Amino acid sequence: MKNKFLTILLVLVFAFSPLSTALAKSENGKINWNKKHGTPEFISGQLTNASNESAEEVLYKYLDNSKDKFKFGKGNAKEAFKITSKKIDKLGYTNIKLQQVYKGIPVFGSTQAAHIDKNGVLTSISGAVIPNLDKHDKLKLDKKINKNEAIKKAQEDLTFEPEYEVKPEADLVVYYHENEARYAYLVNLNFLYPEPGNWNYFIDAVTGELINKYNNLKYGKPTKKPTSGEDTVGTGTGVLGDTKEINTLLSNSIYYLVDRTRGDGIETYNANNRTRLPGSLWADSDNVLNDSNDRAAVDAHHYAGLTYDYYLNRFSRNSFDNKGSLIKATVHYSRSYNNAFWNGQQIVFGDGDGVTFTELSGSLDVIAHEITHAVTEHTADLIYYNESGALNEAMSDIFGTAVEFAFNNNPDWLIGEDIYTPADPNDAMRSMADPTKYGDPDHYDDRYVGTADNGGVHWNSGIINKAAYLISEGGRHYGVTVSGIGIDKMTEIFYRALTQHFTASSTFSQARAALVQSAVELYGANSAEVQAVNDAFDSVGVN
Ligand code: L5Q
Ligand code: ZN
Ligand code: CA
Ligand code: CA
Repeated sequence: MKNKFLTILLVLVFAFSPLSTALAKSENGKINWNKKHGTPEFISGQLTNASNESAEEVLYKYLDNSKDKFKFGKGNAKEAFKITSKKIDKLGYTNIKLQQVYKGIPVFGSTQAAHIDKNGVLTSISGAVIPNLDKHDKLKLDKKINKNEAIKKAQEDLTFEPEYEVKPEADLVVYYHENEARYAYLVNLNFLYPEPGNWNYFIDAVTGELINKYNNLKYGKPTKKPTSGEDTVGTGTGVLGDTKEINTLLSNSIYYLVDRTRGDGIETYNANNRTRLPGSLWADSDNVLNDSNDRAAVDAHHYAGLTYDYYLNRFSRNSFDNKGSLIKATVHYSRSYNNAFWNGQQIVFGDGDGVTFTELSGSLDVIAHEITHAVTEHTADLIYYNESGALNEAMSDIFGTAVEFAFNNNPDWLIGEDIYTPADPNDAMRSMADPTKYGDPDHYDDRYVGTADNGGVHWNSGIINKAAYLISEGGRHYGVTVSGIGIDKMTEIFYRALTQHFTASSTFSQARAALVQSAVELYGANSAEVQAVNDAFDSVGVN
């Protein structure tokens, strides 16, 4: 009973503390206010007194005591926020994720992330609450249409009849759009034929009106599968002609691209230039994959393995969901398809048309970019639209590049250099060191504010990419000097922010606060690492 003394001590401490509740100590906290909602979007500091109550209690009591700030309306914090996850990290912080709800219905995109330290002190909370929902007239209306009617409304907006990969679904949400909150059905339409789509539609639950839509496809019929066999190692030739080892599975005298050495496995499939997914599990007769048709599969399989190893070795993350989930990759998707994507279930690579792109799985940064979309979806779940969407893209470019550096695979701060315009060996799709080289902004004042590309997700990512580059490598940008801290520390900070502090609707400004907080937790408030993050974000004009 070595804890007995500690227990007695804690009881004594609490008996003599003025109140054993989590007192709001807002005077100790630094608050960033959200301009749109007038609620805090990021607070850090010693926000409560030490407590031996559960982290949930500490958080809920703090929110109840700070109701005037968070403006979550009638009822207490427990009614306004549902806990969606609770994890303890390597620094001893308890990370709690909340979903704002109104009368039990989730408020789309309004997620919050809170940290409680070892002493039961709340040290940060991020994510802007949508305030005063009980004052929104449209939420006083009763929903009139049902799920099927909502799905029908969304389907009517398509100009074709798709073949669905996932049965269309509708979930009731509270949707805040153009200064109004209302009940809406979030309808997801996921299909590949006649073109790939993973559309999210917001259909007014009262009027049936289409409020908004965006494609959640992150660019970037199951076959018979062996269930037993022997794990083997084959050799293969990659897209660029290099030779490498690949983990395979020998079953009934056929070698399959099944790697059972990593989590629940990595499987590579062949779409055979069609658009059905995943296609057929890649099969080979002799474990030597040296045919020109094999190259895309060899690289997809090998590079997905490296990406798995990166996340496991660097961050103890077991696959994209940290539960070891099977990674499925499909190559030879469609014909001359100039892209790669994560569709919510698996990664997919086109062959390129041979001019703009060659086989897209040939670039380690592209594979790691796509798998990182899956990591993001299972952590912050950054909405793939506007600033949160550009942050989502930047995470994929940053970790795509980090994986290239980790394996010393011709590392650089370019994206897709290995597979972009095969006739020109010197260019790339994007540059993190100088986004403007390929037309992307490197300062917030130059951000794209239109609606193309989901609100410029692949363009405005340049602003965050540039900041990440400067944090790592240092440099002078728009008159601000950043002292670099190296890629390992830079990625530690981004990984922590992505998995613990970012929320679904994080903006660039919120991302800065989350990254600074992560750097404080990892390296200390007065560290050079915190300075680098602040300087880099100053230099790209994000406050
Ligand atoms: C992109 C993923 C990648 N695709 N950039 C449009 O602009 C559009 C898509 C992309 F893997 F090919 F890089 O990043
Ligand atoms: Zn992407
Ligand atoms: Ca690269
Ligand atoms: Ca090129």
